[in-house]
Amino acid sequence: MALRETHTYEALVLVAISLAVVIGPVVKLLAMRRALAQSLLEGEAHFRKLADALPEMVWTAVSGRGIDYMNQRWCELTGQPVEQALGFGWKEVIHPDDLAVALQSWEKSRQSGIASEMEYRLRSRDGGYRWHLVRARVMRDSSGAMIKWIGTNTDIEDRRHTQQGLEDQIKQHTADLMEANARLETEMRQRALAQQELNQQNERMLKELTRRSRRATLLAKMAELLQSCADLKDVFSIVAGMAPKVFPEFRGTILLLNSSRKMLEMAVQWSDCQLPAPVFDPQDCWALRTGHVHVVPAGDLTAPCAHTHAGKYAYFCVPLLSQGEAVGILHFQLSQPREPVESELSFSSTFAEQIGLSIANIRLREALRNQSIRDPLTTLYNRRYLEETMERETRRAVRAEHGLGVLVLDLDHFKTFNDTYGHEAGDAVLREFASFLSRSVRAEDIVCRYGGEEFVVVLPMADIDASQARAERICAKLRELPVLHRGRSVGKVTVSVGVAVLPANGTSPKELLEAADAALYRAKREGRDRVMLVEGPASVAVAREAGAPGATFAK
Ligand code: GH3
Ligand code: MG
Ligand code: MG
Repeated sequence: MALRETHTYEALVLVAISLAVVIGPVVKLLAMRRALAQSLLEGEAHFRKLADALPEMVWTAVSGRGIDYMNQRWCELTGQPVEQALGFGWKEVIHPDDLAVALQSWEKSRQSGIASEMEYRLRSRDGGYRWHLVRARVMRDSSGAMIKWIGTNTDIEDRRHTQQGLEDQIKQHTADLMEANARLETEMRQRALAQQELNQQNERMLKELTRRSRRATLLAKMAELLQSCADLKDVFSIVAGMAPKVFPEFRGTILLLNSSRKMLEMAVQWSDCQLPAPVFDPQDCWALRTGHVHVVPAGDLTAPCAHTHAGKYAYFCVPLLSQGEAVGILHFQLSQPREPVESELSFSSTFAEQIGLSIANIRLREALRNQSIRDPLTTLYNRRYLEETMERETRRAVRAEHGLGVLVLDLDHFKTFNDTYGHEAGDAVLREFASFLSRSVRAEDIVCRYGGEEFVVVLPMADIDASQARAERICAKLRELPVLHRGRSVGKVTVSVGVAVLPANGTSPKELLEAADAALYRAKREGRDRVMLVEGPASVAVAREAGAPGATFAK
């Protein structure tokens, strides 16, 4: 029994020992766990205490479950109770426009485990929205495994306002600067354009001035040349030469009124100026009708000039004035599809003035010369001209060994005629006889009024027979000529003629005129109305012989 008791005791001790061995650590473990849980709870409480003391919103989130903690600041600022914000309840207070971006960012951070930072708007207690900067970081345990996320929301509304204000200011300044820049650029562009335009204008002006100066020089040169022209032929030759240089883009021509002023005739043309005909009616030209420059633009049918083709380009006419009277026109045709410009029109008027002046000059000189060499009553050459011409003609005849006849004619009993019918009728007879005499000789013969009722005809190349025949014909024809004064017949007029020839009766004007005069004297003496050669049949024979081919001339 005792043994049995001993065994039982031992067994109990063994059990007690075994229990002590097994239960001891378990109890210890349980105590440790309790202590750990206690410390965790204390840590959590400490964390929350800390978090609630912070001015920012603080939260923690667990992947997949959303927010599991939020400090009181959340409710204070958003008005949403924290319990409602947990999980994904916070989505209600985020601005609808920012929600998608916020969720996207959260999802990205959750997957990558990388800290995130973003800005979005949260509704405030007053219902408005304020911007927040949201920062989230991942929390890991000692093995590096992700435990949860911890984040803060910081109100940045005021900062953003300031920043926005600054940004707006910067934007405004930038916009102002850009505008100012654009304005400057526009101004500079405009200035550059204006400068370019100015340069082009200067260039054009310079060209125009050079052209004008060249024209003026040419015109001065032309004026100088025109001053030295002896006749209209010279004038036209100079104009035809200068016009293409002065007006290189114009074809041209000069049309002159004839002496009766009933016809307009082409006097000269240059640069192949084509007209439908060489002669026109003065009424065909509007410049002549109006007395002003007349411009006809290409294709204009308002007042075209009939003296020109209606060409495809413009043309214009400038009246040519000589001593204030229109003497013709200067006609220009453009050779390019454009209208004549003002400066060209005014220059062409100056050009026409020069020509008009020159024509006036030539005509005045011709008139002056005519006055000095022509007899005003009969318009025949006068004695002075005869003396000049006879000098030349006798020398030429001697040199060429040609004959030359001289007729001296004197009207018979002219004093009686004057006395009977009056001086005026006498003048009319003198004019009529002068005209008759001119018609009775060749163009190359020279007819002069020697003085009073005495006339001289020089017959170049004529021998004694030709001279005598010419004188006889004059006498005979005059006898048949009815002489009228104021429509009334004033009887007959006869003439006596003395004939002398070169070289038989002399080789100088003086000798010839004296010989012919002596013959005339004899004709008068023998009864008038007749022709007398130089005295004596022998003399006639000598003259005939001397005038024959191969005769010797007295030099
Ligand atoms: P003869 O046959 O001898 O020549 O006689 P004549 O009468 O013609 O000659 P005389 O020399 O005696 O007279 C010339 C006259 O001519 C005198 C003058 O009145 C006239 N006479 C001269 N010049 C002019 C003139 O310009 N006009 C007019 N009407 N008569 C003139
Ligand atoms: Mg007489
Ligand atoms: Mg006489």
